[in-house]
Amino acid sequence: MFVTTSDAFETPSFEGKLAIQDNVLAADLFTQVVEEVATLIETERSYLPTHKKGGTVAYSMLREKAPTLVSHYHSVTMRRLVSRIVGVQVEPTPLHDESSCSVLFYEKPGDHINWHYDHNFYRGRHFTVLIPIVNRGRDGGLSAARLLAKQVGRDVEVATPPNRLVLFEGAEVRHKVTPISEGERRAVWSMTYCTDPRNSAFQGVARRVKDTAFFGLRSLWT
Ligand SMILES: O=C(O)CCC(=O)C(=O)O
Ligand SMILES: [Fe+2]
Repeated sequence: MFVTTSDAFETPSFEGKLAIQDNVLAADLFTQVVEEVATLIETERSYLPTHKKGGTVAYSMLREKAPTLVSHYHSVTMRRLVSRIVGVQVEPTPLHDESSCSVLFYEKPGDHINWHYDHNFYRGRHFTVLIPIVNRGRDGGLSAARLLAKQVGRDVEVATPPNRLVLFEGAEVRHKVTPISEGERRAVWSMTYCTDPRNSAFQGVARRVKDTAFFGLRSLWT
């Protein structure tokens, strides 16, 4: 049941380590996802009555409240689609990584994200998949928020209408999201995939150095 329309489109280009594909989820699935995200945001609000600011619904919460999002994140269809676009085999990132599968929401005027890279904690190459779920301006069109990505020194504007897949190598493509305006709303489903989701060699070495130091010191007084 977890289908994308992926068989119906040509593989989009991943030039500049960025790909875009419209209408990525089949209509039925997209409707189901929209409903799940709406419930999720309502639940978040009722947990925190003073909640005013946009934020993130992390993976642990999605695992409790958003079965469609979580199963689709793990689906063979999704893995295969991302692998096909980036040209290397990828898999989902681990459960303990709250960014693996999350929903970002922007609902207060000014909610935005400054220029950044998505940090890669893993040994392999790391890809970010965004699927905007809601993007509503006051006039019924899109919100004022724009995703900008650096491409050979230039800022490229990527519109983020609902159900458009935006896939990029977040550790290499610097990006930002410009602010939404009054009365607007934007919710984005974000997923990460990796060619080798073990810890990076650096983290492994850092951990071993720390352990050696710890046990080394301890050996001085035991
Ligand atoms: O909201 C978006 O379109 C992108 C968000 C983003 O870059 C991030 O959460 O790291
Ligand atoms: Fe990002």
